[in-house]
Amino acid sequence: MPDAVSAPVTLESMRRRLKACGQEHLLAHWDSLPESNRRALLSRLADLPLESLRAMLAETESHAGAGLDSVEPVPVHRRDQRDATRFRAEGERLLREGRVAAFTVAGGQGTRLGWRGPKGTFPATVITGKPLFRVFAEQIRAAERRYGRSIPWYVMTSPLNDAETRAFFKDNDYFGREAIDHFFLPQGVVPTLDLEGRVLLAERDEPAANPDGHGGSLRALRRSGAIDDMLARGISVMSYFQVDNPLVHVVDPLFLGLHASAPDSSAEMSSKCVPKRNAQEKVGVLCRARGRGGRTVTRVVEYSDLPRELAERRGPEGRLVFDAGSIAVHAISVAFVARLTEDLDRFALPWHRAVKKTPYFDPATGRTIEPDKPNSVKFESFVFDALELAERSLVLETPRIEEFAPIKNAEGEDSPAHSHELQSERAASWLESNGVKVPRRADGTVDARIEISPLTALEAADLAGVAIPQRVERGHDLVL
Ligand code: UD2
Repeated sequence: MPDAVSAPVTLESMRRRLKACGQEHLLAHWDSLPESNRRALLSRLADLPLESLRAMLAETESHAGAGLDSVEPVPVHRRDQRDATRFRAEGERLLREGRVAAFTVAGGQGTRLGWRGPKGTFPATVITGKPLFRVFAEQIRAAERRYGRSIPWYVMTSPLNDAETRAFFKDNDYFGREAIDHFFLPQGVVPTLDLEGRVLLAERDEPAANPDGHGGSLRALRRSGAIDDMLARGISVMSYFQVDNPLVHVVDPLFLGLHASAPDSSAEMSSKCVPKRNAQEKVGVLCRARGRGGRTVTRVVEYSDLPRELAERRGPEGRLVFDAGSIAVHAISVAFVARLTEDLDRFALPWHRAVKKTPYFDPATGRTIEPDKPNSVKFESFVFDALELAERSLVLETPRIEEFAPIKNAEGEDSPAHSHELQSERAASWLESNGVKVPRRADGTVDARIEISPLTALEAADLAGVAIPQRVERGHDLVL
């Protein structure tokens, strides 16, 4: 969020500032406010980037869908490509040398899921109901054991869930990992507007604000000192992933090795994709297109910005032309983020906007109103917009069932129930590749619930060294 103008704040100076920006309504209830609320309101208003709001709104209109006249499919690497073994060995070397950090963005509000706490505390696994944070922590522990080095974990929170997130880790003894290998960094917030561009009030003395999107992570990494911490620890690459995907491979040697030794030289920011399930699936699409500077770059076009004609276009064999669905997993070089954020005043990712329902304080009635239809504009920046700023970038296509079962909605697609099915499917495929007989229904789906702890296996091949049954009973639960 742009820095606010700093001048001595008096009621009169604030009134003038608000008037100049068309935000006078924020003081309309001043006379009815008790003294302590008055002081709080004035100081909070002073922190708002009031002068920038109009330009931010205009920016969201100008760039949605820009450059799409030049869009092309992105070339992808595959896990079974000829030199995959070499890349994997390179990634393993990075892990053995302690040059890899995990980075989770967990600052979102999780409104669609309807979970009250931080999303990482949501019980995600099929049978034991492990919270998402534990799933990731156990993967990191298993990888630390395997490679003999610590993998520091950076977790981006937001001011709305930071304290609760830290407490959750502490209460769980950091899931058996060293406390010192955790770094929590709250992201920034931006004012939430009504549909006319006026800042909403959350309370009588508090303007409404929302987290500034996962694009805020780059700024937060710098501001919090996380980048310096990484540099001091000798970390060269972060493995970036979202908090909502229990099947994510938290550190993937092949992906990290490919990123670090891309054909010409190491990439600055790389991405993973899966073939889209269908044209309508709500994932961004990785593609090549003209970027903001006019250069052809790798980009993610968010699903809501992809015109239907492009989303549905098919090639001669019937496959979607733009089917590189982003699973929001990136390898990001520390040097890249250090370079981008060296001067924070000059670094900005573009603003996007989402129209959402936001409860607000109504000064006229003195009550909080729960709107029944979308009433607000939320600004967000997206980390994948940094792809355009990378000198080199590559994309690895990966099998969907191996790595993608996000939990986003309370019901239907991307719900906990849907994710559970996919988690059992992956576990079944790992067992089957090790010769275990798994019961399947007529439609091919697994007729059992199966959960494999990351501490037991990080990938199918690890099951070779584990005592596993020869068969799974129909309708039964199996935890390994
Ligand atoms: C995201 C991608 C989409 C696709 C999909 C894959 C965006 C805009 N879209 O869709 O293209 O790749 O994921 O699953 O990212 N977050 C923060 N701070 C914020 C906002 C979000 O940390 O201010 C985190 C949030 O906790 C979550 C992730 O970012 O881990 C995704 O956020 P989302 O739910 O807004 O994105 P979604 O699922 O629509």
